Amino acid sequence: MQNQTALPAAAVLVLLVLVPGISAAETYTFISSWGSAGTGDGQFSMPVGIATDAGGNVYVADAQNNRVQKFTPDGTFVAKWGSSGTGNGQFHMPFGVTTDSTGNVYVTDNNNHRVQKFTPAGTYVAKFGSIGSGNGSLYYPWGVVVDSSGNIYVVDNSNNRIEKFSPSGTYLAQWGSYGSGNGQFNYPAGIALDGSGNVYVVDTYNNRIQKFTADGTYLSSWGTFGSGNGQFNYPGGVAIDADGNVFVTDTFNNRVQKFTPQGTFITTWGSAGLNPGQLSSPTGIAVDASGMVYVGEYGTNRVSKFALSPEVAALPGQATLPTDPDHDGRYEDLNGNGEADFNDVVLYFKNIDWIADSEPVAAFDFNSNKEIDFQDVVVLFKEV
Ligand SMILES: [Ca+2]
Ligand SMILES: [Ca+2]
Ligand SMILES: [Ca+2]
Repeated sequence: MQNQTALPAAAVLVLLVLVPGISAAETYTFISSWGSAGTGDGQFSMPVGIATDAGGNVYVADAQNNRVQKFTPDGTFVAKWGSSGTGNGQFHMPFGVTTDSTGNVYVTDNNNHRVQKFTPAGTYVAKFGSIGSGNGSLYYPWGVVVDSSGNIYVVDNSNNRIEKFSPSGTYLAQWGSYGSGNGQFNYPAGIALDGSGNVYVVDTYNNRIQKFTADGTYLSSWGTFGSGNGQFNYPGGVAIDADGNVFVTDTFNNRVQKFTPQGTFITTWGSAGLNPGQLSSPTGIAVDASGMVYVGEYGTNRVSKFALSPEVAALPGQATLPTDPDHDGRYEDLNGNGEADFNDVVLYFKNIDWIADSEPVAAFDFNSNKEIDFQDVVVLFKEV
């Protein structure tokens, strides 16, 4: 305490600005995961695409099971539709899935070379596309996304191009060809739009992200092969949050990378493995309106959910940061010894005013009334 008060405020400010590592980097916390290999409800066989709707529901293109599954935000199974075949509502390897502003669901039916549209409940509505390379044809389509006017962008993977369709599925435009130059592609996979309608495409074998205007004019790209920050090892999916930040599944590096809209690296998380918070060949990725990140892992047939970690500070007299042992976003372990224990309750009781002034409320609001109060201490006491 004496050391802190001895430093003039201006000096503290200079330290905060100049000393690397003092300002906390963004980190992401593992929240939950669901799924295992199989054909039952909530099981997967090669989940590839993933999407959310305005209500936070999660849709998964369950490719080898030839179906789409719908879940609540916490992973509770809601519905499924599809079977193997070429009829309306049937699939042959559905890869990409997205929703429009009214909740309709669009699915790229990869080996049937078409896109199908469904209601939010999974009732078949329409389809477009057939195998070929002409305008409006498709050849192993992968990613799909819908803009605010209902226009549909499809990653036409094996034609190495993007095609744009009207809301009714009429061909409008295309761009791209095979290669590694600006605006060319080598095995494009995921696609996403930002709030201004700019188009981001994962150019998988070129290990880069390319950014275009809504009409396909090349704007910029970033990424090279490797495992450093901003490098990729066969990236698969891309998603954009409400602030325009760009999330990429770096599939064979078994991680997610987050970038600014301009492609500047912000943070990364994940490593190869099957434990909570690890990733196994992540491909599909979606970010909902509240910033929750959902990652589909085809290497282990599950979906993992992550959230931006609150910037908690060490409590007075404590050397280590509080932790969230059960990954629910609340930091029961106030003294940072890795577990919720009675000492954490005592620490909360003694520092309740300091916590109210200094910590992110959501991280310590155990009774969910949006404020730090004595009831939070009581709830924590009952938990330990
Ligand atoms: Ca917790
Ligand atoms: Ca503790
Ligand atoms: Ca409270």
